[in-house]
Amino acid sequence: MTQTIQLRGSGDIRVIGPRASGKTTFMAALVHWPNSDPDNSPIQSITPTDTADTQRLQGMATDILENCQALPPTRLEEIILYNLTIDLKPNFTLNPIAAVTRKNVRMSIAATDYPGELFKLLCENPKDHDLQLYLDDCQYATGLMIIIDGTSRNDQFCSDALNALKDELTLRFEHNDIDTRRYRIALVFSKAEQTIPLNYYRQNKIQEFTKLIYRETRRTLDIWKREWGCSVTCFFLSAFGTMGNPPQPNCEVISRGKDGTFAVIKRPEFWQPFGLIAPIYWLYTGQGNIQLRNI
Ligand SMILES: Nc1nc2c(ncn2[C@@H]2O[C@H](COP(=O)(O)OP(=O)(O)OP(=O)(O)O)[C@@H](O)[C@H]2O)c(=O)[nH]1
Ligand SMILES: [Mg+2]
Repeated sequence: MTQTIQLRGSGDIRVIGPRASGKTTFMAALVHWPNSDPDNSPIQSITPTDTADTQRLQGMATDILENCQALPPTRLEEIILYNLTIDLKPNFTLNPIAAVTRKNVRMSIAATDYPGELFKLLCENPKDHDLQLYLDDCQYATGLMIIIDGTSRNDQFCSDALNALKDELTLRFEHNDIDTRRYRIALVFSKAEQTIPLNYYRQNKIQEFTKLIYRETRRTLDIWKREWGCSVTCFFLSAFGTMGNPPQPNCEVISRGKDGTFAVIKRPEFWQPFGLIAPIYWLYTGQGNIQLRNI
């Protein structure tokens, strides 16, 4: 049996973003990962830890990804903390030592899924009690995974929310004397199987995409990066993925508008998400990996 070594880094992540941006679906897709170990995948397995929260998430994953059901919004009372381990196969670009010694490398992930409602409160009522607790919690994470619907057009709203988030976290980091340079922020555009983000994803042009669609948000994060000396990177993600050739979105759109796209999976048997692992690997290690962007 192949032995496993722990990858250096930390996987304590907070998943945040506007309402219905796909945060819970992303987490559900991760725990639903098929452990089929295809030869061409750098992933050996994803194993959810056996906790009540993770089991609940697995139930949701079955509803969304096998039974084509729509997911209800996350409520403040049901914030999910979930734990899982991701084992990567011996691979030179991911970990040269593991590749030479033929060992899998393991990432242990703890992620918290917050309701999008909190993102709105950042703009409207930053002193809200629930929001303050959430901000306290964010300061102790390795970093943030900010998920924005790649088909939505809410640049100013997201920029304002992130600006408020930066100011609130700055107060906490200064007060508790935490080093801001170690913090990592992944800006992730979800639902990237939809036409416009898919085009940019396929041409590997995420900078151009953010400049075109989320210019102010990008600028706010650039300022954040400069002020804190922290790292910021952008990613595309699709929890439903595409099917066929040329690739078609594997989902049935229920509604579409400025706030984004509501959809359910169309053909569960062809489920092939993309971009799930790359942001996690980057948040964990601080290193990008082109191979992981496509799985
Ligand atoms: N097209 C498409 N739709 C998606 C994808 N992921 C999620 N959705 C849809 O987006 C909507 C919202 O998904 P959720 O995962 O509940 O979003 P959320 O960010 O957790 O929302 P809140 O809990 O309200 O903050 C649902 O209709 C999902 O089916 C995706 O990869 N592609
Ligand atoms: Mg949710």
